[in-house]
Amino acid sequence: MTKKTYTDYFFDEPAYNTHDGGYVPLVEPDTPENKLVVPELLKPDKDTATDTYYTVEALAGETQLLPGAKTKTWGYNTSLLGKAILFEKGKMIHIDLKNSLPELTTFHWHGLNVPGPYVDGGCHAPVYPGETKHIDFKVIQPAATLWLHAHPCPSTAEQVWHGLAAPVIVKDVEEAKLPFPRNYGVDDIPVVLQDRKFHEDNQWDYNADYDPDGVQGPTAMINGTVNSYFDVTTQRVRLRFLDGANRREWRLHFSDDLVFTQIASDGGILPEPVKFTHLMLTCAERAEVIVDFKDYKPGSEVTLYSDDVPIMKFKVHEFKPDNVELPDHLVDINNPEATPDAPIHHIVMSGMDEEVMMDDKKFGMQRIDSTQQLGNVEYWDVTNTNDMEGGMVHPYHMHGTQFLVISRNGHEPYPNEHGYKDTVGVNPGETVRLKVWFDYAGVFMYHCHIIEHEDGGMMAQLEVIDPEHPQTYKLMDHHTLMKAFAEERGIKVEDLHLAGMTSYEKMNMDM
Ligand SMILES: [Cu+2]
Repeated sequence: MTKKTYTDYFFDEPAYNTHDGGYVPLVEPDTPENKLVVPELLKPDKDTATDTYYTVEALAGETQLLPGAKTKTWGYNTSLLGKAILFEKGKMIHIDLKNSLPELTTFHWHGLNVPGPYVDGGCHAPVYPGETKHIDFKVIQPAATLWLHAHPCPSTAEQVWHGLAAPVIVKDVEEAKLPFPRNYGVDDIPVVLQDRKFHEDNQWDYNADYDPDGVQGPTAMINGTVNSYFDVTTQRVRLRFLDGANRREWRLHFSDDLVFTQIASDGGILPEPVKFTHLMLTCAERAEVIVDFKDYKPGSEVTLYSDDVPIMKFKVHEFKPDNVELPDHLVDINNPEATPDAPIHHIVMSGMDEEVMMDDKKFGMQRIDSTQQLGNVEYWDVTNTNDMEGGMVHPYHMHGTQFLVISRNGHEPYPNEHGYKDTVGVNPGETVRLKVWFDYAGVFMYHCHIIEHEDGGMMAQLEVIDPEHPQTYKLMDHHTLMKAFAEERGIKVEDLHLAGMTSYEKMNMDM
């Protein structure tokens, strides 16, 4: 294992969200502590050696988050967030996508290499209320922590805020050989990091909290648990962190500056484990870490902080010694040569608030902004033109691929960016070079993952073209989706207000 222990967050401090005018600091709750909810594993409808069948149902419910009234929430197969969905590499997956919500939604598989735009579940794949759609795909990528979330532009942010986000875990034989904790719920847990503001009667109010730079709340919510603690019953615990917040960056560290080891990034296991005391995640990023509690006695507590606010406690109980050393090398990463003479893509993320754009345009659902040939390996240079003074980190995400981060302004990427990623935080004034290839043809979106920025138009799409099998796609448009939203809400389309719309209106741009 790398001997060095890193003690900084790497990102540019002047660009941290804490410097935003609209920053909402986290506040330690004064409500009683709650045992961390570990999402149940979704039970397959049927499972064979080669095929797994699931029903994923988006539904509205109520969740006891604070003492007193329950909070109205949305979730997948449960009232908030979702049951965790397990895929095994090599298997065919068959999923019924059932929408029991009062309005249309889509089911986006964030980080999954599947054909676009319908299986991928972006804005072109709406499932209307009461409908069930069916998708099939083969899992062809390595073990990783991915996630499922809603993506119906321009209402992605509000639906995710309502709770539509579920962990997805891919398993494979390579991962199974490594000495990692993997007893789900005991020493291997998803940790979905979110924040909310509770209004009257413990309810959320998206419109009241709206901020075009991303909605925030003062209360940390981990796996849908406020003021949470986890019972540590093994020496080593594997945490699958997911920044599932609309806007918040998490700067994580433990009490006593306890060292933890990152073993996986967004798209799978890192080539080498990396030791840290501090870790920053931007929206939609994942990091799997192993925390070793060997120096703690039963009865002691370790606290996880974001900046200087405690967000989760680990209560240490008796455990058996488990002094397993991780190997220096974990997995081989496929790093294909870039296709000679292939074009270099130049992508510019600009603006803040309502002014956000991608390549000087706001998202057009029927416009193809870029193309890449299936089988090609191409460089994508992604630039954030914000100023360091007052600018922000924009987390850049691409659908349908796991890419490699090649450089940041010509320098080495961060030490935990040597594995597969689908989301990368780009600092103001920085150009991040990515090496990108696709396993399937289709139309795929790429965007900032501050969710209000994508709804506000900081988004574009590419077509991955297979010259041997040219295809045409039926692409959605904003008007059709907004007409449907208005009908579902029983109002005229002129009276419909969805968060992202204001960003187009203020810039006098058509959706
Ligand atoms: Cu952004």
